[in-house]
Formats: sequence, structure tokens, C-alpha cells
Amino acid sequence: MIGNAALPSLFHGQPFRAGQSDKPGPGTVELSPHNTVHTWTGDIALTNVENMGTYYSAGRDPLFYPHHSNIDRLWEAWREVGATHGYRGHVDFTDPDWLDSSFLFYDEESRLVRITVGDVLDTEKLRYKFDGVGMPWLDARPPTTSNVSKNKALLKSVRFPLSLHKVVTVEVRRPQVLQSTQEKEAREEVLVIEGIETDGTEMVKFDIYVNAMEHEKVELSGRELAGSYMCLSHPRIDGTGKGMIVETSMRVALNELLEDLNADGNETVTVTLVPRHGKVKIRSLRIVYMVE
Ligand SMILES: [Cu+2]
Repeated sequence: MIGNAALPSLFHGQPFRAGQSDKPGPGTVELSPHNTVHTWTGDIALTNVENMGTYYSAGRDPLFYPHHSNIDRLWEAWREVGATHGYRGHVDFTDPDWLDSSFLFYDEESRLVRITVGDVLDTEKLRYKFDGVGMPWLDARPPTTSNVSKNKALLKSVRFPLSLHKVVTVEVRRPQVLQSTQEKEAREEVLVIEGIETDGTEMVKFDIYVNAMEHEKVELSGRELAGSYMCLSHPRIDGTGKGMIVETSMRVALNELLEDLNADGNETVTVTLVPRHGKVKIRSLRIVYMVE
């Protein structure tokens, strides 16, 4: 949530604008912790992982409210780190399309009111404040896995688009090797997983490992586990079953990750995709440099 969310869109998600894709790609705060905790606290034995693991029923579980309060608190923490620790990209969007986006709610007197994103960015104006709980984890970096093989002879050719029904490892070329410190400060190297196609009525999860073909050796806290794509099931309330195709994308920040893996000078990044739940198709993988 810190090193892998160095830009507003990496944290909040890609811009969603009228006339464009309605699922341009979630940010880190939405994927994990938000989506992963929803699913973790849902009941996997139930068809739609109710209550927490699916949209229509999540609010029935009292846990929904502390979970969402905590997500709000983490947003504050992300901004605070930006303000106090020199993470310059830890700021909200300033685009009026975002600030002026509006939502309708009923107020405490049952009147329909419209509020904008810009109205709710300052928690003091909303008359609450999070307790300062400290951030002892701030400078901690996940440990790397020492015995994981980097033997590229094990690589098999992979054809895109790919159906992710088994573990797949792909070598992705970096457009530029060895960025200078100034370049790294100004822009983020990002792995883009494009054209992720899933059935929106199904819960879907896959994990992304970097430079760890033997992903089984990597602990959950291991640095090589670069991120998880996770989406909750969105069952059709009319009960008409499967078939709601969803297309989206995901971004994984690489600056800090490659530094930690001592892979800054490599010409390629080895990406291992591990399916965990649901059916997934992926159109392509590529590396880009993002500035915001
Ligand atoms: Cu939620």
C-alpha cells in the first residue's frame, strides 16, 4: 500500500470516464486490502461467498462497517505518508471529473441529497478524525526468498491471449533497463496486465509473482509475491446464471520491487501468474512508465 501505490491511480484505480471502459482497472486499496478482506470474511461454502464476499449481501454482516472504516483510515494513512515521508505521488487526483463526481444519499431526515467526491475528502469537515496509531511498519520491506530458482531454462513459450487455468510464467521485456534515481523519482515502472476477462458472476483470484518461477517456495509475506487480482462475485439478482463478461486490467508497481529483488539491472522481468479461483483470460502483459 506504500511502495506499490506510488501514484494516485495506482492507489485509487484508473480513471473511469463516460464513454470509456466501465472497469479500467482497480487500484491497490481496492484489490487488497478491500476485496481480499471481503472474500476472506465471506463464507466460501455458500454459493456467492455470502455475506461479505459478494456485493448484494456484504452490508448484512456487521463486519462490513469496521472493514470500510478501516479502508478509509488506510486512505488517510496513504496520504499522511505522502505528506510526511516524501512520497510525492501519495496525493488525491485533482481532476474535476473526479472531484465533481456525485452520489445520491438520504440524509438523517430522509431527504435525498447529492454530494460530490470533493465534499468528502477532508475528514475534519465530516467531523471525525482517526486516532493516530503509529506506523511502525512503514520502513519494513518484505523478505526475499533465498532458495528460489531463477533458472530461465524452465521457461516455456506462452501464447496470448491466455486462459489462466494453470500456473504460467512469462518473461516481460523492460523497455528501459537501469533507470537513474532521478528517473525513478519522476516516474514509476509498471507491469500492466491487460485485457483481464472474467465472468462477473464468479469470484476470481489470481496471484502475481515476480522473479520466482518456483512460487510455492515464496511465503505469503515474501517479496516475490507482487500482488493479487481479486474480484468479488456479482451474481445476477434475476437468477439468470453465468455469462456476464467483465474486462479490466491491473497494474503492479515495479520500482521498489525490482530494487528489493536486486533485479534493477535485468533486461526482463519474470512474471508468474498463479490462478486461485474462477476462470480468467488475459490478453497481454507489458511494462510501461507512468507519470502523474
Ligand atoms: Cu466493500
